Amino acid sequence: MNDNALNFDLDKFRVTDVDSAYYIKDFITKKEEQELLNKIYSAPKPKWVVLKNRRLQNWGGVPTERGMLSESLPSWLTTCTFPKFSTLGLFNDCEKFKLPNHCLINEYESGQGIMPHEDGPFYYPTVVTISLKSHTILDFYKHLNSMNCIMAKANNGESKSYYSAPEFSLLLEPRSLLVLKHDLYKTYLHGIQEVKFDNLNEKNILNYNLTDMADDFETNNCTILKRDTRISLTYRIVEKVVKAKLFNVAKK
Ligand SMILES: O=C(O)CCC(=O)C(=O)O
Repeated sequence: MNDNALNFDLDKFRVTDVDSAYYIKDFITKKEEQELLNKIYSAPKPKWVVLKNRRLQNWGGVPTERGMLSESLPSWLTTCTFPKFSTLGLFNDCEKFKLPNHCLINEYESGQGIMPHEDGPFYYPTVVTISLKSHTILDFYKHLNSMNCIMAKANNGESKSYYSAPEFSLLLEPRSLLVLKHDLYKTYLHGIQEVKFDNLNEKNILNYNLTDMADDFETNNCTILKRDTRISLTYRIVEKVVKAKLFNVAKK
């Protein structure tokens, strides 16, 4: 998508029925997607943090309560994305920074996901995510309460609460951009189920009309999508930053 197509008009990408969610399919081209993948997969091995159900790369610094020791984002993460973020004015309402200073890259193999969670207090509440390689379904849950949780006994006999079903979901296609702002960011938890296939009929997906599947879905009674390995790039603003102290090393 070129910048003219974006036309400064974020509103035409708004997901109906939810406040503050926007979805732009084909936000980047296939060539840009491939260039990003090449860079991500040529990062040195220690750059990957391996977790139980995904692995990730952290760019821009590590946010902590005391602030983030900020490092510039590498140009390959910004060249094809920042001009478009600016055209859309995605971060214009943040007083301190007009563009993200942090990017988290997650890699999920088919069958991997992320538990429902909030993004936490370190980030400005406008978060944008670009998906590469595969689709996924992002599920949104209200905070646990008696209506949306089921209790189960864990192996050790303790009672644990689990979410029953998401309130709604969004289909994220490869090369798309998702923008989440304010209320949505705070009122809901978001997560990705650990499945290899998504049965779209089982979900309350609110952004069909904005996706490539808009026409197909009307004609198919049961649409099942197979997940492949997916990479997500989540760009955020960390407002509290600390500058690295530079020490002059005297020459002998
Ligand atoms: O991969 C995604 O789209 C979601 C990532 C996410 O929720 C996070 O990094 O907090």
